[in-house]
Amino acid sequence: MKVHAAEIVISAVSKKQYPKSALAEIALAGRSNVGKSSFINTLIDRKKLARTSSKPGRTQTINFYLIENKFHFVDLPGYGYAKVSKQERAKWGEMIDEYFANRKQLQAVVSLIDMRHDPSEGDVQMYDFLKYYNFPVIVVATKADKVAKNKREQQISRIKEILDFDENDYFVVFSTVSKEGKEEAWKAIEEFI
Ligand SMILES: Nc1nc2c(ncn2[C@@H]2O[C@H](COP(=O)(O)OP(=O)(O)O)[C@@H](O)[C@H]2O)c(=O)[nH]1
Ligand SMILES: [Mg+2]
Repeated sequence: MKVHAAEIVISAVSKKQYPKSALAEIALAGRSNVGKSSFINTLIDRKKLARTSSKPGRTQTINFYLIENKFHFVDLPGYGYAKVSKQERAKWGEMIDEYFANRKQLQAVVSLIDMRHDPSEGDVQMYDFLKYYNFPVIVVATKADKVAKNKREQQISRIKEILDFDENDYFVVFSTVSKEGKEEAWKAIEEFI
């Protein structure tokens, strides 16, 4: 998809702030710093509509981006940031539950996993959660440009094995640097919007 119009609608902290719109939503889940915001920016050809950060972010908001007046990307707060308090972690859980439990507009979840490493416990829990509730999942392995070519296949296998990946789900190898996987990611997303 070639995107001409993209805007942030709201950074929500509770469901009353979610957009009152019936448009389809594609949510992005992943640990903090995995590349969720960069993924959105790459797909819509904008350098910084979604704010990116080299430091793991602590802002816990659900950011809704309206794309082509057609659907919303929903950038969920990241998990797995070590330096958060118990209270912040609990808040994260409440926000995520509130979104997944209430959003009929949700059509698919892009689950981003850093391709350089084995999936974290949080990654596995997120994938299990999505499978358990039957949300369609698109797994996106990010930062592919940082994985040596001769390690790729091995790393893809490890990620799939650790996740207990369902081969019926999409699996896209992606990089915001090389733009590898951009078309494939769009193709997968377009199935759901
Ligand atoms: N080399 C490389 N760096 C990336 C890629 N995607 C994201 N990053 C970097 O990883 C950091 C975190 O990205 P960001 O999109 O803010 O992650 P978020 O916290 O999941 O939204 C930033 O410094 C990005 O520039 C990628 O595909 N390749
Ligand atoms: Mg982000």
